[in-house]
Amino acid sequence: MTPNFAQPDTIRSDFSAAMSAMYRTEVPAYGDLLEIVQDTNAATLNGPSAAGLNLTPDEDTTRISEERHGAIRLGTADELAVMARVFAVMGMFPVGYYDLSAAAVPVHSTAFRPTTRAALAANPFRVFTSLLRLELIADETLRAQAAAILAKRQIFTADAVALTEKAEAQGGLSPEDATKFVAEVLETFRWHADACVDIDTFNQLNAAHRLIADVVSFKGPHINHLTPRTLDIDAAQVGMVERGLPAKAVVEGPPRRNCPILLRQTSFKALEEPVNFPSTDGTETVGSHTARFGEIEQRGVALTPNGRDLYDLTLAAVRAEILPAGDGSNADAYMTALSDAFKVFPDDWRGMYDQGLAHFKFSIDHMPEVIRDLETVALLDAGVLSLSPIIYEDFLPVSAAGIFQSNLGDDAGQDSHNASSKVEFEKALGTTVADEFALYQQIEDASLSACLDQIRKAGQSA
Ligand code: OOG
Ligand code: NI
Repeated sequence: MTPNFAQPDTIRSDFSAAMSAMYRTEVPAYGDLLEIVQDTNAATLNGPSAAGLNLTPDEDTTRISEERHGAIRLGTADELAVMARVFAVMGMFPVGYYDLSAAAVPVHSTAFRPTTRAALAANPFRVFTSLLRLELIADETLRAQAAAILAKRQIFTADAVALTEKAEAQGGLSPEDATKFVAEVLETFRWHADACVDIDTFNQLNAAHRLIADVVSFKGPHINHLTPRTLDIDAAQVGMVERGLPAKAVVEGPPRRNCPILLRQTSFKALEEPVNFPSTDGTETVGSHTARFGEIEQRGVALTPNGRDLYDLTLAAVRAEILPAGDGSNADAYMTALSDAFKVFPDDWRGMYDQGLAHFKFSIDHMPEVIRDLETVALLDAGVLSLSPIIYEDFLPVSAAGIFQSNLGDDAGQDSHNASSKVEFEKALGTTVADEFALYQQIEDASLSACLDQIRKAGQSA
């Protein structure tokens, strides 16, 4: 008899919802973001541009209102390895490797997310997960001190670990255990206003890098943002400003297009939060830390490796000419330059497919009366097949900074450094990271062959 286990998709959905409820109480502006995103999504789905998005009904639309990504920063290899096992219980697996040292941030990262088409449709919850690279702290004494502090902390509750082991041993969790698991794992992501270092150590860590202080000074890897997905980020940006949320001057990533590509994001700084720092004499010092921020994103089609190269080159060329100023003074000029440069990408789905720039799901629009040809292009031309964009499920955290930097030279050095740190990262993780391009290709290939099979079968029975 197969035991009655909770589906990983269900555990992940429950966890994402629990995280959202917790973050709403921790960061009130997050609730405002959710309302803005809900309104713009409803307006887009009921508006004139909806048809042009070619979203697959239900599969691509039902998930949007629940769709979130979060980010955490871990301190040690052990923490990362256990985190990977915890996420696996929820059907989330490491995809992609991001070296943020290219952007002068001392971490490297992966994204834990579902990987199959069905699981993504059920709930695409993702967590961008970074591992601190202590070896990038130059000061030896400080590095040793940070390592000693991290070695002492336990970021998971005993029950979270026990339930993860139970899930691994049994091959799943009962619904009761799954409910407990969600509550226990949530504790790891909670904000703690009590630091675990004194204020002098915090200041020293901060001076080495703000991010090092953020990881080392606290009991656990508080979730630092939780991002809802909007179908119209420009409208949502206007909504943010109207509500007094200090949105960044420009939306990051590609420009606005009829056929959105990759990922566009905008964010605002969270407020300074009070932190209690313990002292050796038993008293406390109150200080502050800016740990959390708000972010929203719009997701478009996943690009092929060729499409991604074209994206990277195009963005770098624009940024070599003009960089958006923090005060927004040249925001319009930057956006105009970006829109002009991105005309190299056809702004229609078929054009991107024909040039091999983006990934698509196929569906059968109508069965052909006679089957002359099973060539994909001929079937698209005849209106037998139609295209729906495969949504980009990953991240672009260093696309601007990293590419710009690599344009400045020393490509070879950068590459060898990347390769070796990816190996280190996977060693810490205890497994390899999946190649995101291969995952998109698999989804495309499977959808095409399913359509072709159906057409062939119809032809045989006719
Ligand atoms: C990583 C942020 C990466 C995104 O949307 O690109 C990320 C971090 O700040 O910890 O969430
Ligand atoms: Ni983010």
